[in-house]
Amino acid sequence: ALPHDNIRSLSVKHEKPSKLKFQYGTAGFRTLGETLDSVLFRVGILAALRSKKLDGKTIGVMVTASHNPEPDNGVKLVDPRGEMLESSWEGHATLLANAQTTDALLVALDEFVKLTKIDLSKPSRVVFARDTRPSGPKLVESLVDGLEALGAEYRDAGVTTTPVLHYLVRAINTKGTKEAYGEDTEHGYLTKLSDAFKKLIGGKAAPSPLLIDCANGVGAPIAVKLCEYLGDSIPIKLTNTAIDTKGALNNSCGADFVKTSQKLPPSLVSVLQPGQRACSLDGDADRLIYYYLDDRSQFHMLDGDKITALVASFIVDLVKAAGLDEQIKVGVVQTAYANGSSTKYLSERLPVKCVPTGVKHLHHAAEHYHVGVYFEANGHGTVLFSQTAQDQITTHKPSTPAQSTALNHLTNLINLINQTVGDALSDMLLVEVVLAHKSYSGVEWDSLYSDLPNRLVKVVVGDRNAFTTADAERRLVSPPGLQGKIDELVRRYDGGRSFVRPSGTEDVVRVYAEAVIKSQADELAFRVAGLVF
Ligand code: 16G
Ligand code: ZN
Repeated sequence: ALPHDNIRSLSVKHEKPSKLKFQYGTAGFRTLGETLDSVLFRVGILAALRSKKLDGKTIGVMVTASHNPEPDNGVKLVDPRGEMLESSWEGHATLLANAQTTDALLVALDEFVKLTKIDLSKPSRVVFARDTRPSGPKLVESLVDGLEALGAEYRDAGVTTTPVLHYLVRAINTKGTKEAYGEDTEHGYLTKLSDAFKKLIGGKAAPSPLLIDCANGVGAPIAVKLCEYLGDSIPIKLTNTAIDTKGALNNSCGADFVKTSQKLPPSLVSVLQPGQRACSLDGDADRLIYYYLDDRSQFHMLDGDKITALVASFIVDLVKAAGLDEQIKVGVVQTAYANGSSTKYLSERLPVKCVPTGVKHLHHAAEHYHVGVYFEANGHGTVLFSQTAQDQITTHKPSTPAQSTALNHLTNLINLINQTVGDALSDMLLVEVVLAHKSYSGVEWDSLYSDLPNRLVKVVVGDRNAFTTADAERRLVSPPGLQGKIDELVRRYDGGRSFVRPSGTEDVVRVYAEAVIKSQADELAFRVAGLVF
């Protein structure tokens, strides 16, 4: 049975605030950091139980609120292969977090253990990390109390990025197997990425300096270390690295700021030179947005869709050059937010699938291809190489030197890319590799296709649950009749497209619109928002 006395004596130190309701959403639990104490304690218990359920495999816990404002915080669980928590457990997490008292929690835990048939005699192992938020240290203490309540073995990976934590989980669980992912330390991660990068870039001219906006978050210290490992293989300049300045995190900087406002962070205005490439990470370094200024100092954004276009064509070309185009099919996964021009460009070249928002949907769909490339427009994404593809790449006997080179590049790409989850630093190195191989500057990359002007607005409604969608969120099912009205409006705009979906992370409904002319995209978005309101 569960150690009730132990759980009780620790749980009373982490009482649930009476009025709050918590929900394990697309990004785990996420809300104001100072309200999360009881949630972290219970997540500690849940992580320990998840590990027991999976026969003592190591589970990850990441404490972060990503691109959200500094006072927010959050927590999410990572499954043994470095992937998001299996969705059937999200409901369990929500239930446990909302048990009002310690007694109610114990009852809920007993029921849960019975229902999910957890063998409590199994060991439990957990590795956790946090980002740089000021509320982090206390929340980690609450988490540790939860782990100790169940007697779990745990490892504190300290202050690091979300992708590093995902990497560690996968590395720990595959140690000593034929699927070994790398040494299970930050050093192992940095070595794996930088070694692969150097091999891929070898012989190519050193690219011009890249400016990285670290969002004043945890990406900064990891990027500093990565630069040491990269040595002079690529000139990098870091900015927005002020992790100790109160209020600086994600404030007018970072990937979400750039993508949403479609402009340069003010702090870069006097720093970025026309023609120079730059990119922004988000607060936990799992999203990446590139941009540059043209010679008229006009801002151009290269978002997740542009990264897909760049990377997918590069991989398709390599697979072909390796003589594996019959055996390895490359495909792309997008969401409804993908710019219409990107979907058109990609669909003319390879299979493209559209899925609902949220990494778990994209990741899952990408697993159906031999090589699956997925990026959300917001810059979160990666490339998945299936076991079939990896086996083909390692066993294929090249018949020409060109095939042999292409196979080497593919092998190194597999090591360069963090396949557990989107990873801004790994993705950044990937982009730099492709740009170097193609001798592209931002201008040539940008000209693969031209983005349709677009506009995203949020609408506060009485009940966002009244909005349900179908067709990968591209059409509304309810409220009844609304989709018909949207269709009617969209028809009046040249190149018009618009959709409405409830947010999974905020209590709002989001409206997206695009059209051939910017003012029309704006107008369409606001008129659709008017229908929703
Ligand atoms: C979360 C998702 C992200 C998605 C965003 C949409 C993960 C790890 N993160 O941040 O992929 O783009 O939610 O937010 O799945 P929304 O539902 O509020 O529009
Ligand atoms: Zn993030």
